[in-house]
Amino acid sequence: MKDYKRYLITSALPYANGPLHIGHLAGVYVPSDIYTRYLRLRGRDVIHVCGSDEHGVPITIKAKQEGVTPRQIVDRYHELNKSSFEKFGISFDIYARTSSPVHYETASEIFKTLYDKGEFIEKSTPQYYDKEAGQFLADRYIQGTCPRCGNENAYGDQCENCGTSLNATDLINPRSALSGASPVLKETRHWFLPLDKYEPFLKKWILEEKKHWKPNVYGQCKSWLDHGLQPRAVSRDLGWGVPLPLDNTEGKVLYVWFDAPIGYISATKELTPDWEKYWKDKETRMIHFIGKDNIVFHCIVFPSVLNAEGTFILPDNVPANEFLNLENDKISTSRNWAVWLHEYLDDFPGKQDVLRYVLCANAPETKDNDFTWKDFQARNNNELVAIYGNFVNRAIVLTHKYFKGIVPGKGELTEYDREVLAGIPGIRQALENNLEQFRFREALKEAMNLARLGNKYLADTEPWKIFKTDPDRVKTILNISLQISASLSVITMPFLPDAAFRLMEFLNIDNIAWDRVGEDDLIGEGHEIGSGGLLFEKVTDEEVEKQVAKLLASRNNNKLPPSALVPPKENISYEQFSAMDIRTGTITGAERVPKTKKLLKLTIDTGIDTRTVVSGIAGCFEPDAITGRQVSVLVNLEPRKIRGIESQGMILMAEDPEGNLIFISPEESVENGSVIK
Ligand code: B3M
Ligand code: ZN
Repeated sequence: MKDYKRYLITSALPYANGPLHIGHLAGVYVPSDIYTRYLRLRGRDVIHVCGSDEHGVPITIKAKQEGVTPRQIVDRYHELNKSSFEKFGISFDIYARTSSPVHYETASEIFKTLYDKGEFIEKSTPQYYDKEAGQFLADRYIQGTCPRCGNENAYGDQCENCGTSLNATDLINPRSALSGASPVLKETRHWFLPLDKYEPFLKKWILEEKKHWKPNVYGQCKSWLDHGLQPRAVSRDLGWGVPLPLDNTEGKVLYVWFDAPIGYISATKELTPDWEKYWKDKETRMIHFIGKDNIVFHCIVFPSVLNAEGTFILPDNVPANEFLNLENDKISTSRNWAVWLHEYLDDFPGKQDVLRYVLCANAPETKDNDFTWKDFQARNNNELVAIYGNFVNRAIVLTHKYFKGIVPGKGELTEYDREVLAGIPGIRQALENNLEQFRFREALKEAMNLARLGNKYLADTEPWKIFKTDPDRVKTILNISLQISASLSVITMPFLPDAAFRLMEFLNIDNIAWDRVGEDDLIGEGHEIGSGGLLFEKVTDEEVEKQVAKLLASRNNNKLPPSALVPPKENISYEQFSAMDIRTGTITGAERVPKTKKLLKLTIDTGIDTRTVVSGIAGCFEPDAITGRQVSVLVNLEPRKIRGIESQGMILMAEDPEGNLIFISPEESVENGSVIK
């Protein structure tokens, strides 16, 4: 392990505009907590900071929806989220808030320093303005089509589909999220961070020096830098946020993505008067844990601010994760398609480690991954219960049964005993290597390999069969099994802290230093172990069926806020409507259009003829999966060339506010060419 003097671990500050769900845990907080606990166990000087992100349009939108003040929203969700994290054992050293006075001071100071250094470009530019609402439309108040990927529900600051960070004026067909109206442009004065000017610094720092970053992170940064950076406004016309610390700037606040990462600094300040050693000493290693939609802000914008300020260190690594899906569908707050942490804690009391385990075992480290309740049940029952729990339970129960709970001494070791003991340091080493490279799934597998090793050892040696004939041999076997159990309590601590603590209680032992894992005298002969218990319990079919039913019910009840919908169009005449010739047809062939992300070339049997339609649905459907489907086709749309292919019509699709596409198909199969009217 390359050594650093100290570690500063940051976890993305969740917006205090709603409860946390499993996607948050899987993407950011389970990995960051595992990593921090690991460093602590190894005796490193480490702090882990996090807190609520209490500014920005997500908060004001939520407040408006509920008819309460932003302050009421952040107070409510700060407490809820803080307590969910605690109950899941996410061991922050501080969970701060960006509405705290220390944060206001810190963010204002850093802005002022950059301002005094002449870093910002001050200019008046036209910004979108909603005349009905009488308000400028910052960030999420404006929606439109993403110029990069075509997602029609991109926000004014970011497209959540492709991760691109945007300026509101980049959006195609912009609309106000407040009224649905088309906004007008109105001049307003703002302060811009000249990212273009920082390009040479960023190119050297990232492209040359950060080749060890995860490929998804490095790749996204490279693509940004290859496209060329633009100055970005760091102020907003909003009534909620850190007021701009300049004269004559009433009604203007810092852009949330300017102040939020500074929240890491203010959290450290609140944690310790000695905060500067974590932020200003080159021997500190700073690591940002985030989700992939936050990459540009943590790898490009924030480092540019820190570098321009001049006295702070930069992150050494930013191990961003991809997204977690739920039962084959994107997690969505607006559609209530989520497993909420506070609800899980109510439904599965005492089972916080099970969720930590499943989310780590299936973490979206290199690609988006799927959480299913079936997998949750299988991993609990077949891995935690059947391997880890079963092994330690047998070791403890047999020690009570044969030796009244007193650890027996070892006799002569067989070759197999030695082999088993010798396997442990290798497992520990492999686990360390994986953790140090942020490969948490693999690291967890290694921890479970130790439980597997113990389980197999007991199954192979069968002490219950030989106690009558060879009690001395059983002494050795149980001694070794208890040593393995003690090692397990250490090695699983970063991943399953609650279970590991309970195991220590079962064994009646205190903390063992990480480096001692694998030693054969972690528990001495004659030590009295505790009475034991069950480390994990089975999850029943009934329990998971209930969860699935709950999800499906929320899907059915789900009503969208009107602001999420595309505004209605103007009336048309009946003639205009009946001029459209819409028919049922069947997709008989589908292939991707080369060099495009969204386009499929479809062959359609329309009943009238067989024709080609180019359709922008490749983001949602695999070609093979849709061949044979009956669909609705607008057949008299004037043909047009798309990427050199003549498209002869259009498939009708429903698009939900999140950009998911659903076929409009007849409920029962009908003859192709049937008229839809
Ligand atoms: N609140 C975005 C998010 O929750 C934002 C992170 C801030 S980290 C400084 O995804
Ligand atoms: Zn996009």
